Amino acid sequence: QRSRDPPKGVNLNAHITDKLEDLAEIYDKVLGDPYKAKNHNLAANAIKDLPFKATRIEQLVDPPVIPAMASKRSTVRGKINEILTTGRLQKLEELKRNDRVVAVRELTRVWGVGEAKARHLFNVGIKTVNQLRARQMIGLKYFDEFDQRMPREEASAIAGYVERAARRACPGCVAVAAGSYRRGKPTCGDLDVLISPTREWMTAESCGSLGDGRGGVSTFKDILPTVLAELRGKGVLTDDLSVGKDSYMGLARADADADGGGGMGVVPVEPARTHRRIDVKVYAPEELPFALLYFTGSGYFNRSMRYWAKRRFGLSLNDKGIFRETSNAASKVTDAEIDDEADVFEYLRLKYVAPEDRSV
Ligand code: DCP
Ligand code: MG
Ligand code: MN
Repeated sequence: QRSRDPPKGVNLNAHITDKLEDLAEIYDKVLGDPYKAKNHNLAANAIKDLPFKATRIEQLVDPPVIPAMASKRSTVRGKINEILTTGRLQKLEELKRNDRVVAVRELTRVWGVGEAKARHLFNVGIKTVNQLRARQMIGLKYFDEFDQRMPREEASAIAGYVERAARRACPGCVAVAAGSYRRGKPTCGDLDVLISPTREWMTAESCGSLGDGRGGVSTFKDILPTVLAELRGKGVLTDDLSVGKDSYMGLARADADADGGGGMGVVPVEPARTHRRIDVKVYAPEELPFALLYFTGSGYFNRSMRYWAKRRFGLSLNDKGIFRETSNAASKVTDAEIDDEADVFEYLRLKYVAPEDRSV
């Protein structure tokens, strides 16, 4: 060892490695993509051990500090070059401001919430500690009620309220109870309702020919808030768990009309007073067959269907369509004329399975 070498363990290149490590941590922990983080960490570790302070990319690529950096197309090499020439790393700055990153970092500050849990919370619409707190409080408040499944008659009654509210908001729309209810189960863990306007309604909307006093809301994005407002007003919805643009999770009660006016000696029928979990989602007409298929389940049935689509055709199936994955992006399959669930089965060369038979 040469005498002017620094003692081992001293990092002369923190100006590079701090940024690389920050970025790797975001990729791995916050976004859950360890594969993307790998080369950034490998490069950072190699650069930390260098006996000199690097100022030009040439010092790091010939020979390369890690094999991947031998290539001019190496993304890590590009990033290090950016740090060396500009002193900044735009991707890192961008990610630090990213909604998902900000939310996951905030949520993991809560005791008991790790990165995986925080990512899941973000995916279901919980982005702040306050939202998480509200949800936990509700979970505790109704702990005993959430243990019970509701009889399908009760699910049907709640679905009826949602359907009437949806029809008022958006005349002619479809409002359908999916999930275990649609599979014909005698009891349901929650109620999953899908709302979708007709194609005609969408066309009229885009032509700006609605809002002429024949009822309904004027644009697609107004449907969910309008339906929710009416259901809250009626006392059907009692608490929100998460409210998104086109997706709602909350609590509902079937005996809403009877509530409050009971008066002396009137004891409400106990089972109907129970708070039930409800999910409401709004989809565009062309997405409805896929959404219906997805939310009818069962989860196991969905997984086997997705597995088939992937293995047999290389296609991926979700609640919005069928997609063909190319090397960098997924593009929606548009060659199929899909009007209902049966068309999806046919497109995938599968025999149609009725909802009641999808509980396997
Ligand atoms: N689903 C899925 N994958 C998930 C979650 C849900 O494929 N990770 C689909 C399949 C489910 C449907 O959404 O059948 C509805 O989800 P629920 O959790 O409401 O499940 P079910 O309605 O089937 O059963 P439960 O009676 O418990 O509500
Ligand atoms: Mg359900
Ligand atoms: Mn559900």
